[in-house]
Amino acid sequence: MAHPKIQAERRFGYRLPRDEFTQLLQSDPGVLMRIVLDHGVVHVRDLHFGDPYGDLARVAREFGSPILYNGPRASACIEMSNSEGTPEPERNKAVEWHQDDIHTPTSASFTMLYCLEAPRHPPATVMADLTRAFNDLDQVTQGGLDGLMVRHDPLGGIVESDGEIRGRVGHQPAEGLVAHPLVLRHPRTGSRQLFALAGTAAGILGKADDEARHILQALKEHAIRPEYRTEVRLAAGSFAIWDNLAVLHSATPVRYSDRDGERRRVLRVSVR
Ligand SMILES: O=C(O)CCC(=O)C(=O)O
Ligand SMILES: [Fe+2]
Repeated sequence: MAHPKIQAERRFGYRLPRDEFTQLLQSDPGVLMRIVLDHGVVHVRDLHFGDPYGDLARVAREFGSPILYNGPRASACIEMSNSEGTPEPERNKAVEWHQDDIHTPTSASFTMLYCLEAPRHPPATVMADLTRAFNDLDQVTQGGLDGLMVRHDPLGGIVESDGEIRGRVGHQPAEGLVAHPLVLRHPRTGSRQLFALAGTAAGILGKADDEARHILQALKEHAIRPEYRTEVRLAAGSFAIWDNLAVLHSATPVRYSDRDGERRRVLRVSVR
């Protein structure tokens, strides 16, 4: 019998009780992955890891191979903070709709956050459901998108929406420019969905720039409509994980401060 948390009907976003998370992680991590795939986003409150870096890395390994970044600890865990000393170009970097590592050939399959410290009013991480957004398009529109490949430029995308903080210079491409299908068949769930239409999306192969921009902008505005969204507000000791292939996400602006009740420190791991 299917686990009760695995549902036939997708409900976007799910708060999984801590004890169930811990138990499934030990006894049946495959079911845990199914729950994440089923709901797109899973939020677990009050985990309070004893060894945050080690414990988060252990969780991550149940979901795939952690992507290594060249942070100060040369670890798969990136520590993000709102410290006052953060230089301007590094601030609010994730305040734009994106999918993690989408400028690389493989993209991240899951991303997870663990909150070490949170402001009194934690900022939201906002998620949008690319599967439902695709299903709600009419068949003619869906058919017209089939086979289109979106070009990604790590130096920056072309599709800007309200409230985003963009315009920073990104990283030089390490692995060459990549293109991803605009309509993806999810490798694990088999569902068709929108994909790779925001963040570093910089054009569509075979389309003039104006037409590509128009298509990407319209689809992105569609995908981030309120009815496709959920949000997670991470408190200290809490954890969130999302299906990065099927979910578009954005951080929201945070005050840069070292004062008590305003600090935010979050660990992030993405896996392939
Ligand atoms: O800080 C957050 O809430 C999200 C961060 C994020 O999306 C990222 O670092 O890629
Ligand atoms: Fe992200």
